[in-house]
Amino acid sequence: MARVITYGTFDLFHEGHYRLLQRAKALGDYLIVGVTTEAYDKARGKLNVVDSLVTRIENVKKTGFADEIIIEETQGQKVNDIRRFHIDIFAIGSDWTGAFDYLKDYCQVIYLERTKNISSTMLREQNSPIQRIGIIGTGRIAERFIPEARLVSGVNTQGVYNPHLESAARFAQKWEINAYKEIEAFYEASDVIYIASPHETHFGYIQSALAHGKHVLCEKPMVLEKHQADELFGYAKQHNLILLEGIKTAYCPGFHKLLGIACSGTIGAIRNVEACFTKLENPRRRELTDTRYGGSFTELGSYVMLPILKLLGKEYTSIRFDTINDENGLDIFTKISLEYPSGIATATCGLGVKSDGRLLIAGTKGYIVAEAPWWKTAYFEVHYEDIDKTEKYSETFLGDGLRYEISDFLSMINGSSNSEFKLTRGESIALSEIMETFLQEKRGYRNR
Ligand code: C2G
Repeated sequence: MARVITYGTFDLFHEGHYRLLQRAKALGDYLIVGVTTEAYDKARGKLNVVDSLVTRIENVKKTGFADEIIIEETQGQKVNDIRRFHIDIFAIGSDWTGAFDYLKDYCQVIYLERTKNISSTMLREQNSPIQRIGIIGTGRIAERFIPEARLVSGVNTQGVYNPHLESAARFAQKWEINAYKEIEAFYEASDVIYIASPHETHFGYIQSALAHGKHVLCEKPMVLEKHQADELFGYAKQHNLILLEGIKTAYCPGFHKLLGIACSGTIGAIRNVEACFTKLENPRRRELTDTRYGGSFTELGSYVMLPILKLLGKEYTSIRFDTINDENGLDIFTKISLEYPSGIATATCGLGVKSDGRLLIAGTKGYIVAEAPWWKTAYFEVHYEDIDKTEKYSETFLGDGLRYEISDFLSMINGSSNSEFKLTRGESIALSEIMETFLQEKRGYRNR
């Protein structure tokens, strides 16, 4: 009896999948189908899967070809499955030709001709047309954004706007996109807008993009005053538009897993959160020369405040900023201390002082620690009184990580998932209020 195995996501189940399973079954007597989990697909960079795992399994089952369905959760599982299930033939579509030759040491490997002119990607695009992204700003983050956006199916980076025409033209040429002189023409040619301009320009650009009926993804800090955040979110909601603050940590799978574990009660009630992120910056850069809006807190504060707001909430009873300023009056190191009814927190950020960048969450039963770069969470540990009980968790973090927020932004636009909980409006508003308090104190200090 020949035993065959094949694997796939089987998203938006189509004829190509059906024919593949039919031929795989015909290769032997018993067919096992491995269906990928959402986490595994995310880890291998397949970000826009529409159907849930349950739906995808149901669809494979309905074909009647699978004698057994298993879940594919990790890379490297195939070898173990082949041994465990005594597989004779591994079959997969011809788009993978060569990729699974390493399995030839364990069984026969057959690449089946892929069915032409049909794919899940194509169906996803038909269901939800490609979103053309227009980018405002041409700085370092915009440079990182484009290669990441190109990995997310369903979006197309199409144009860039910057009132400094030369910068826009240079950027557009490098990335082979269009540069726009007129913002009206730019909006006309874009479906969604990504804002990566200097902090203080965000408010005006978000306002105008929303007024043009565009969904907006805006770099952190989204705005620097609470009333601005209130107004923008209010307008977006009223007009059914998505407005998302791009704090990449909030959307990355590892951070998500960490929050899930922290909130599950395994470390008991959370009493203390400490988050630190420092980055020694070139003193000539905007971050350390823009005396109004530069400095460590506006630059990195969103990252360090994020786990605190997520875990202890927005209702702090007191907040205090301690800063070390440079000769321009810019904060090169800032410590934020917060008190809550049943917990405390400190957030530390630095552009001119280096420290141990870690995230520590202390609870009544144990603690979680993630070392730098915890803001790109790939690994963390859970510790208890009994050191033998330490648990270690890892999660893939691909590239610069912007792909996760772009993918969530897109799913929210298409209505296929609601990722708003990853960074809620309330949390973004709280962040803007904290930015405002900080900047007011800083100005007050300077005016003294
Ligand atoms: N397929 C096909 N014809 C198409 C589309 C897909 O024959 N027009 C095949 C693929 O080659 C694959 C199977 O259908 O063998 C499932 O395809 P996907 O759902 O796209 O899954 P995939 O990403 O190919 O997963 O571990 C996962 C596997 O490596 C493959």
